[in-house]
Amino acid sequence: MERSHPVKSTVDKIIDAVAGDEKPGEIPGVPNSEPPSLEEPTEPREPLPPKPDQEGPDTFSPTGQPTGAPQAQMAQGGAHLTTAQGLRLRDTDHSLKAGPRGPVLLQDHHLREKVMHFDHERIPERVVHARGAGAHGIFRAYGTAANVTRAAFLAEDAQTPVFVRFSTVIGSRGSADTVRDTRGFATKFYTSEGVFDLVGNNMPVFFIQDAIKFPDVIHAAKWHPDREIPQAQTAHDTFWDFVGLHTEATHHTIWNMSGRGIPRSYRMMEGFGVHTFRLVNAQGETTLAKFHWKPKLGVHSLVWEEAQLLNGVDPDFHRRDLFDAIEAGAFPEWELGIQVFPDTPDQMFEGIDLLDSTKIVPEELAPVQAIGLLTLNANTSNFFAETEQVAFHVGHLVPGIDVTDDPLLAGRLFSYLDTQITRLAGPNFAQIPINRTHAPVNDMQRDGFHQTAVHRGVAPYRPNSLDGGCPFTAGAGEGAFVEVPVEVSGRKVREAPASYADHFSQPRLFWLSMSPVEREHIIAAYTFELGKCYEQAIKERYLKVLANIDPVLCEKVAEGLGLPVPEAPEPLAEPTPSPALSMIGKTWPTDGRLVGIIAADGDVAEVEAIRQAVLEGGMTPLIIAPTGGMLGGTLPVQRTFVTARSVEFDALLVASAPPPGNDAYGARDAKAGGGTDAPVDPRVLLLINETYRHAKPIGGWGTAAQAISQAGVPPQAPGLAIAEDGMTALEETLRLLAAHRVWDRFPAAASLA
Ligand code: HDE
Repeated sequence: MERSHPVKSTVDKIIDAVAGDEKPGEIPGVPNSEPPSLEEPTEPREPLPPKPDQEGPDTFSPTGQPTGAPQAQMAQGGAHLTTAQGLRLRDTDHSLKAGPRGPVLLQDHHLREKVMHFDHERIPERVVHARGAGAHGIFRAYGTAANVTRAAFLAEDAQTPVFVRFSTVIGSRGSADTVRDTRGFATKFYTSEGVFDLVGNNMPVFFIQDAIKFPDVIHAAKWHPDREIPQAQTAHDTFWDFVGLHTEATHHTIWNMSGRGIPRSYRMMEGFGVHTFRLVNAQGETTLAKFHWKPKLGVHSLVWEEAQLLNGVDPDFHRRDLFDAIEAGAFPEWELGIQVFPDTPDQMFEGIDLLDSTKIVPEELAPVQAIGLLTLNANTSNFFAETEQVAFHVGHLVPGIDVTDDPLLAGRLFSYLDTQITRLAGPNFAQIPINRTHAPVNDMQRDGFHQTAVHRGVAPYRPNSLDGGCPFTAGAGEGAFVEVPVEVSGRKVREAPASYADHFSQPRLFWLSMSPVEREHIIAAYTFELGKCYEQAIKERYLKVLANIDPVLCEKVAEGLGLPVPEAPEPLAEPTPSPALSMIGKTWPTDGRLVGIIAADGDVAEVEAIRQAVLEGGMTPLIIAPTGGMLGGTLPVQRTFVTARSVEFDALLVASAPPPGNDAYGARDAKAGGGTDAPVDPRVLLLINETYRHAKPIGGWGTAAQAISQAGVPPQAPGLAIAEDGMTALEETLRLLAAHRVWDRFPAAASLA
């Protein structure tokens, strides 16, 4: 697929902005649509509108009919506090008592209602993918899929509202964002033919080939059941115990150990439908297909130390990144693409079993063809109502897209409805506003907990004559979903096909497709994760698995674990590498990136110009100064030496080498250590040093060179943009940022080249 983008390069944007073409945005993150007053407000007024970046679900009835009502009608209304019944209240701070010190009276209906509701505010979190973040958007179809599918939302120029939820898999709802894990990438398309859900991940393969193993892999990956630790990570014995014994997990595991397991941002991940689907066109012809999402911003990862620091410094890093980017107008975009394969009876392509979800089809064998563009352009206005209550289901299909016999998919077709019964308390979850279809519903389902439709008629059954025979079934020509009449036959067995036994050729393909520095990251990840296991047998067993992927990988990890290298297995497969799997080596737009600017009082005029230029380039500049307030009385400070940590920024600009601040001593701020004697504030040196270590660009002018060298950064290190003036340093820094990281700052070992 075309990786280039219509988005202007950052440097071009700055040039345009300087020429007066573009308006700068604001620093995102403001909590509400109006700043608060210092004193508590006392004048009654209607609820504030949402922030301009926020939207709610479109207003459709529980039966899929447009109501035309404004979204505000689903929110709270009126200036006065009421009960759930709309009764106005005079006081909500005191229970009703017999005298100020007296016992509380049972007749306090307001106390009862308030506490009753609070007691039930929580619902069960998702059994997997509990932690997530969502956004609204629009999908525009190119029409290029019309020859293979009759799906209306893929017809040329069709525009479909969407809701996307990104997630981690194994952590609890309150766990940190930047853990090493697979990410969910689930999209709900509100099409004219009903809801279509593409419930995918940021990795194209899965740990298991058959859904019956799903409880096993998840029990192994989640915390140990006796102590419920560790949270949201696979660096523990039960995970490696399972994947060492169950080697069909090897492929997904190596993806997790690569940078794909620690994405820089939800905006910078690919998405994959994983399974093969069956597409049907208007003529009834079928094709097999795999879905891909390709981010316009490229696919980028964090480095492991940075990810670990972030988990403490900003556990909401990925959520914040998504919300702030959308608020700043840097709308993330992905192209939807498909790989298409002939629908042959064996459902194989170039020797690859299309029903085996532990296998990919390299893009070089079957190119990804772009079929539409997704733009996320609005944040949610209520996390619970939208992101928590959204219910995806792989069985939410539309005419033109059907399922295949992938046994992993079959289990999912059962699971996604079933799980909502507990999570959303009953069978009517499709009526929750975020789940409402935009197509009319006449399903003959009635009643159940939380029924919000008010059905009419007396005959919710078929055939009937009392309701005039309604509802009527539709023919294919009237938009009905008709299953593809595929031949099926077979003996009833609990077995897998022979092709499913190949567990190593594709993990090896992945390894061989990586650049040397990506291989370093993979070695480090296996060494870290296995190094955190307690049991030697589990580590030794996994080294044998690694020997099946690659001898160098195995040897380096064994070295790190201090264990003998196991004997090499039979000759290894020699697959052709797939360059499309590597994340590095190109340049991409830098929209929505965070640029930290270290400044002090004397630098204001030049820093203001730089700050404007960064804003105009579609990024967010955050001024880091010794204390809060206004720098030089005019420039707002976003971070202080106390609150700033390098991991928050994609690049650092150093305008100054400020001397130690008044609070730069270890008892007040441990980051300062004992360094009050140094000429530069030690927190600034730490910022620079970490930015350097995490392979991020560093720009500087003025006295910056002094601070950079005191931070231990060699003057000739790659990725430094030291210039005479700020604008030149900025331009060079942004050129470096377009490649995401300065990977050649820390070259890989020669043995990996
Ligand atoms: Fe899921 N998965 N899954 N999964 N999955 C759920 O559904 C399940 C699998 C994926 O943001 C659950 O509503 C089984 C593959 C995403 O709300 C549950 C199997 C892929 C999300 C469930 C799989 C996914 C889920 C938990 C093995 C990538 C989050 C709560 C056959 C293609 C959706 C819920 C969201 C969520 C079951 C494997 C993606 C329990 C049985 C493969 C993105 O139904």
